[in-house]
Amino acid sequence: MSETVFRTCPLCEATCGLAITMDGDRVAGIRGDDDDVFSHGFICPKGTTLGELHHDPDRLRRPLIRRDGRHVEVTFDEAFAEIERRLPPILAAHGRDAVALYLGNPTVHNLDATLFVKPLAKALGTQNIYSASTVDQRPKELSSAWMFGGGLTVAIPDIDRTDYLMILGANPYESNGSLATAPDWPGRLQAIRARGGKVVVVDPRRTRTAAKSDEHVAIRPGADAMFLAAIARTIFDDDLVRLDHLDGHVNGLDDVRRLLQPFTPAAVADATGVDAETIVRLARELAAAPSACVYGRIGTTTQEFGTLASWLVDVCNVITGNLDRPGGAMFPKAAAGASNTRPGKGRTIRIGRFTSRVRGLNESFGELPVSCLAEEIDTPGDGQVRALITVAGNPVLSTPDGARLDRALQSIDFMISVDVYLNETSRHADVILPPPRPLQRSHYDLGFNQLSIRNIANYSPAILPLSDGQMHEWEILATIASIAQTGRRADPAVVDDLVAATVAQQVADDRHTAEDLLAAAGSRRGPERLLDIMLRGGPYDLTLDDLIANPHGIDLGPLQPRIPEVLRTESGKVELAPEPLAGDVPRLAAALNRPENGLVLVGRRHLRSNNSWGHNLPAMAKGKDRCTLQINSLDAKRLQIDDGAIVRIRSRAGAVEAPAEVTDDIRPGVVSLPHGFGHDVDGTRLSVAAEKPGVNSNLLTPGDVDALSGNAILNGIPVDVTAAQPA
Ligand SMILES: Nc1nc2c(c(=O)[nH]1)N[C@H]1C(S)=C(S)[C@@H](COP(=O)(O)OP(=O)(O)OC[C@H]3O[C@@H](n4cnc5c(=O)[nH]c(N)nc54)[C@H](O)[C@@H]3O)O[C@H]1N2
Ligand SMILES: Nc1nc2c(c(=O)[nH]1)N[C@H]1C(S)=C(S)[C@@H](COP(=O)(O)OP(=O)(O)OC[C@H]3O[C@@H](n4cnc5c(=O)[nH]c(N)nc54)[C@H](O)[C@@H]3O)O[C@H]1N2
Ligand code: SF4
Ligand SMILES: [Mo]
Repeated sequence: MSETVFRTCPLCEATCGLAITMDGDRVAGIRGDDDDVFSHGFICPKGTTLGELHHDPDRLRRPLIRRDGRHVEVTFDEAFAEIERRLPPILAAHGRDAVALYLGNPTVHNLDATLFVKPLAKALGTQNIYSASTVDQRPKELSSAWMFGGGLTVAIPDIDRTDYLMILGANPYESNGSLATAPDWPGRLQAIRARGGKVVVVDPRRTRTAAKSDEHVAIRPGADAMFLAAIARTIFDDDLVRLDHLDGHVNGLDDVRRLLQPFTPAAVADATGVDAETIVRLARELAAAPSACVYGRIGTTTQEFGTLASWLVDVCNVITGNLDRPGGAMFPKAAAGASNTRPGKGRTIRIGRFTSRVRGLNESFGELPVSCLAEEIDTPGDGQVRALITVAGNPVLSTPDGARLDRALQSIDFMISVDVYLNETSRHADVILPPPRPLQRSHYDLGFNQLSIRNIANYSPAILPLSDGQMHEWEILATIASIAQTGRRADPAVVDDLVAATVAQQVADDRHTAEDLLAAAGSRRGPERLLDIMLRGGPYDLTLDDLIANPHGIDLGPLQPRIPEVLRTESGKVELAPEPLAGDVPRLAAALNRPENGLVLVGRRHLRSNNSWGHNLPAMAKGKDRCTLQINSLDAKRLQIDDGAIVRIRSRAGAVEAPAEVTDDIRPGVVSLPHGFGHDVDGTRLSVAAEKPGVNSNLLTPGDVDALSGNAILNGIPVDVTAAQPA
């Protein structure tokens, strides 16, 4: 008997609706859900692989414990007994900070993990909390927090209504978009052009997105902040600033004008590789468009001036009157879990309330930069990290100086991984706890609904039940939390009750008391109870039953203007020149006259990839080798490198070898290697990925950070490239 069920794809930020045909407990087929209120049937090749992922024979079904250097299958009971035996003594002997926690990207695509990593972090009581955010969007969270008052109060490009979109450092044709949740980015970009609008792509590579746009600007890596500063300065100089509806809601306009003084189009031309005329023309186009939006993503955040670039994106949006209006950059109003939809007092967000032990880098939002993780483990002394818990993360491949982290994990006293694969990171774990398979859990995008180009609420129940001996991911996390807190495992239901009480307190307002909310959630437990409480306390008065009754989602409409109600700055205004950002501008000015010397490395993504963990699915891995070094033909000629030849790429951190892909779709002076490869190490269980292992590009990233945010610099890495052997 086959049956079609509907659920949201958990694999990327686009949140497409899937129609999954089940044949008993087998996935027989997956297509786009035509009735999904957001994706209307769109699906990408990755979405169709959810069945392969579900059935992947390499996926861990049972917990593993390392005994005599080998991983052996055990029950959850045995696995937790091992944690009880080994974790509490480390905490007792060395203190709470001796245990580090790393949270990987899939935690935010997973309701269980989203809701239960916080209690785990709290139970651990450690300052050593790390996440993929500091190899990703931390600069945008910080610039948004300082400008608007919340790390998730991010201004999202209103791509469905804009007349002019400038994209920097993003390639949504491959990535399907990020910090701008929208199914079918390609279709929506084409729609801008079809209605007479313009799309400009600023990227050192001529990406698929660039090729399909109206104009491609091949900027030098790391120069986006200077480029945007010159755009903004031109808008000031030409008297094109207009605040319109923002008048009276913006502080610091004159400060910004002053801060931008050094960045004339002529002054930034060399450093950005973009001539002054182009900058002036783009600035005027931006200011003249009926509506316009600047949008920056991973290429602008994972670089030396990531926070300044993120700030200047929004400065351009504000001074052209495009913040918070249709067709500009707008603020979503999520149905559940958003802090900017609850009444709250504005406050100035502080960083550096504590600092990392070895390098002294600032904490932000309670986390330390993940670039510090390896040194915190391998540097002896008081406060050294002696145990690590990873949840849905593969930092050996995903974070800087992977070789050092890999070595550090070999010597760590104790390690737990909550993960679905035995991979490059979890192979070091003493205990690996596998959560259920994707179709065995429910789904709701608590995070991405806060970053979406439309207001949507969509819940998918679990399609398949747990089998004997399996645990929900939230139960796994709650159990580790109880061991960390008390030394002994408690029933996850006990932790769940505590979490529910806390969430109900947080959500309670003049409409509902915490007691009402808990009572209304009835017999629901775990993530479902928490979600129901959050929905009831949310701005649309929804309940989980409402969502269950609407399996294709509820469309809550296009984004609406929200200033000033959305702002949580101390002043209640948009802060255009907050002190931490203003204080970082001299660092940018000092880089204006730095000579260009040698090649620099940037990353890239391919449609059939998913950071480090898509490569074990045959449908994702098929096709030609994608872990190649893209190099411009001029550089290749100069270095006598033929297409297909194996080249050696060396940076301050290390060296790798990969085949050269000679192309003119990359700016001269820039080379590109994708991340997430390097599946050629021992002790993993990734049979498909191992056939095309590629190399780990993070063996080349030294772990330097954007000084303001602590975010890793992953783009613009100085490298030299030599022919390793003839083609
Ligand atoms: N298929 C697929 N989709 C994914 C992922 C995946 O691994 N595979 N990962 C997901 C995740 S976690 C994220 S965060 C998003 C990221 O989504 P995107 O931000 O769209 O990421 P990329 O596709 O890597 O595009 C980044 C672009 O920045 C360019 N770039 C590099 N350095 C610079 C620079 O200094 N300045 C400028 N202007 N450009 C630069 C690169 O050439 C590249 O084209 O994608 C998500 N979606
Ligand atoms: N050089 C370079 N490095 C980069 C980037 C880059 O552009 N260039 N991009 C960075 C970005 S944007 C990101 S987000 C990070 C990602 O970095 P990470 O989050 O550390 O790494 P992922 O590759 O996403 O690994 C995810 C892990 O989660 C596991 N997993 C999958 N689903 C589940 C689940 O439901 N539950 C649990 N418990 N585990 C699960 C997978 O098996 C895998 O081990 O990489 C960063 N690293
Ligand atoms: S675009 Fe993203 S959410 Fe949509 S089907 Fe593809 S992987 Fe899934
Ligand atoms: Mo990411």
